Formats: sequence, C-alpha cells, structure tokens
Amino acid sequence: MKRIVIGTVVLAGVALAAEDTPLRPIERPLTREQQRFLALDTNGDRRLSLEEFQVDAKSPNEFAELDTDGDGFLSMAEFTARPSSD
Ligand SMILES: [Ca+2]
Ligand SMILES: [Ca+2]
Repeated sequence: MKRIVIGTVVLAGVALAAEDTPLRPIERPLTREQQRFLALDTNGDRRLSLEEFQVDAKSPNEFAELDTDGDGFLSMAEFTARPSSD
C-alpha cells in the first residue's frame, strides 16, 4: 500500500513537471511598438523622457496622455498601451 502511495506521488510530480513546461516564459520577438520604444530610449534606462519621446515627432500632449501614472516618464507598458491606430 505504501509503495502505491509513493508511486502516485511520483507520478503526480512528473505530471506537474510536464504541465509546467508550456507555462514557462517564452522569449517572443518584440512587437513593432516595443522596438520603437527601445529605439527612442536613447539613454537605455527603459523609460522614455519627454525629450526622447519628442524625437519621434510626438506632442507633449500625447506624452501626457500616455503617462498614465504621471511620473513624467513613459514605461514600455505605457508606451505600448496606446491605440495602434497609426
Ligand atoms: Ca530613456
Ligand atoms: Ca509613467
């Protein structure tokens, strides 16, 4: 009986390990917006200042709209959250 229980536990562990595989983060190619973000981030701090943002001929108003947490910088999430109408 004890052996059966151990066997079940081992099988459960194997099943969990197998299930875990597809859940691992897969490195995906960057989206166009993410590439744009990285290109604009000239000092490489992974956020866009207004100055960096305006290199792409964007207006300060647009910057303010995208800066949803109001910290004066655009994170990649903020930058890529905008409607992709253009
Ligand atoms: Ca930057
Ligand atoms: Ca922000």
